Amino acid sequence: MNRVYLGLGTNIEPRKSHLEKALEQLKQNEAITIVKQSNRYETAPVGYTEQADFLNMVVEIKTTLSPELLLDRCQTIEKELGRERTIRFGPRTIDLDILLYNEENIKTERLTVPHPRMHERGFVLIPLAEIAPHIKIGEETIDKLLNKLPKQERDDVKVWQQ
Ligand code: PH2
Ligand code: MG
Ligand code: MG
Repeated sequence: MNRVYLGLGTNIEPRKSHLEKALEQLKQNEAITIVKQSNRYETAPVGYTEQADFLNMVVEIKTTLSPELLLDRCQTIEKELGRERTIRFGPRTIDLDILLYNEENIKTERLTVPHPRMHERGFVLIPLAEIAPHIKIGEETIDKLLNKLPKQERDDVKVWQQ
């Protein structure tokens, strides 16, 4: 059984419903069990900033799927929820990213794990630290990575309760 952390993000309304539908679809797959899920966080957009705020969360799953098959599954869910790929880093109904897959380092044409930008993203590190505070990403503990994050970026990530 493989332990995987997935990052979810959406900034097109209805955001809450997009998260719920994505979780529902993950649960419906018999090869996937959701073990833990973080709070939802409202987060300022990173990268391409001329877009609406996101809801982000992280879930821990157990799965028998290989990384490639899990990626296929995630991309199918993105498609079913109406994701259109236009602007890189731009608005999306749902984004499902494989953050960590066991402790494996994976680099194929389609997939890089650990997710290459997770180390510097408050919208990933903060929800991940909530459900997996003792985890290491490569050599670094998540606490250390969080401490390196500029205060502004930590302040841009707030628990969302609605
Ligand atoms: N995803 C991106 C680019 N920027 N910003 C926030 N706040 N949340 C995201 O999920 C996000 C982003 C590309 O995947
Ligand atoms: Mg992403
Ligand atoms: Mg993605």
